[in-house]
Amino acid sequence: NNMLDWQRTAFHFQPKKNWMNDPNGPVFYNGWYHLFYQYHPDAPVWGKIVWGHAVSKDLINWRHLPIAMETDQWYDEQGVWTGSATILSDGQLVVLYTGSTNESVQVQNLAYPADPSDPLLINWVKYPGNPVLVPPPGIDNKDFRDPTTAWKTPEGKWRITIGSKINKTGISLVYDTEDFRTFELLDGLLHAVPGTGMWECVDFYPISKQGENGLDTSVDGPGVKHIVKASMDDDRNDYYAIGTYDAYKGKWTPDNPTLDVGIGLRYDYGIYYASKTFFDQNKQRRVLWSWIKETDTEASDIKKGWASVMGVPRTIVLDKKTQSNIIQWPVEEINRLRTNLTVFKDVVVEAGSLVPLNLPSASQLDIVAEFEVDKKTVERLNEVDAAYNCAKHGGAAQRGVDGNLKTFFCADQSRSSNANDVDKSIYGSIVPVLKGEKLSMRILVDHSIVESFAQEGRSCITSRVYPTKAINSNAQLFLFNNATASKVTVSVNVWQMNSAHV
Ligand code: DQQ
Repeated sequence: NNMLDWQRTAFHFQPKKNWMNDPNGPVFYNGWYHLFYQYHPDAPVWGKIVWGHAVSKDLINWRHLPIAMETDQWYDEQGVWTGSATILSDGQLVVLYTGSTNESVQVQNLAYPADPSDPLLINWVKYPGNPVLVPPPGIDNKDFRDPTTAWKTPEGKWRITIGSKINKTGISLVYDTEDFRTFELLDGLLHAVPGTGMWECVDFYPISKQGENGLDTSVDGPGVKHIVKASMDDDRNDYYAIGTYDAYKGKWTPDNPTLDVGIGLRYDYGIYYASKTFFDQNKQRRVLWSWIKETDTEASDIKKGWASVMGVPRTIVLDKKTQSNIIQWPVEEINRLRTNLTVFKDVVVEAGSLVPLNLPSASQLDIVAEFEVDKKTVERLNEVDAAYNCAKHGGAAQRGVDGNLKTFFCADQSRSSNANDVDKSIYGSIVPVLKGEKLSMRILVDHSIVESFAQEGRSCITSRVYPTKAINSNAQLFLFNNATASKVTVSVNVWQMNSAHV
């Protein structure tokens, strides 16, 4: 057994060994959730990528299946890269993925199940006429990848978008097709944002203005907003924006140009990249998958024999209160792993104090906490530092000036490990705490992964931690208050989490 095995996950998806990156072609088909993923079967580092494959009944417990697609054709010899699945009107499933050719040109290829009646979809056929798309004039051979799930046009055709760039402008090209074999490039772009660089893994989907349910990717109309998400190759973060889609022009416009794709909101303010959503027709919800990379060294990954995990799948809905951001929340199935609830009610945490919660272990937890700042302090808020920012002012261990009109939500890794070869940055962002709301947080702790959600999913931070001592039953949970004067009252529910079966 490997000394570093404690870093492996209990309820986050990961392969048995070696390297994984982007989620691919997530879909619910014939009673099973399918997850494909970028996989390097030969080493715990990125290389010649194939499609790994696993299935689940509940998005939590997984069964590993054989590799779905290998690098066995000239048009994907250097890699079977990221792609998406579409369920056609007659229930047929098709996949479009990017192949890196024998000459490292990025092309799009079509694949489908060899036996559509096999619910496990073990064997895949690559269309003999591949590639179905090559880089169009004006687009570099290495800037044309990651086709989306297709959606219906008003004319009844299928439409996809593919990320690219022209000079430093990130763009998304649009194609229409009737059969997934021949495609027509639209004149205009879905969207473009100057200065943002290459857009990887573009995602495009509708969200309901009123409803709590998710929508099939083809749904459009007055009750709907559209999200564009792109993974910014330059800064390795997933940015999204809310806007309006004009189906006739194939063009999307952001509601707020100052919060455009790549310059505004992020899905997550920690480690979270190359994400992809799918519509789960089983539970009428839109579910988000994402790659969480390692933040230790490549040498450590080689020692461990594996690298990267998937985030816990999250449902996505519009934030009905703000109308200007989405809400992300772990799928409800994760709650089935909860066990041994401990309740802490109205714990007063005085300024400058630390309260140990004395749990049997803190390596597999679901923590739900609510914080209330002393009323008198809130009344004094106008006079104090309204611009405190944990990420800029020394992290959570720093005693800052009391109070802030804006609420910062942070993950401070600066004291998370004695190792000096791991990333210890402080991640953070502003999170709106609206009138009548308390500051609330949910934190999923799974060994080396910490996924945090503020204000019921208004803002999220995922981080990796590699402590040298606080591992397994030596890990503990504390409340602390580094304010100089105001006390905080905290209520916390903590569940130990069982391990999923993978
Ligand atoms: N990963 C894939 C590409 C994609 C990138 C290659 C994003 O298709 O653009 O492994 O992480």
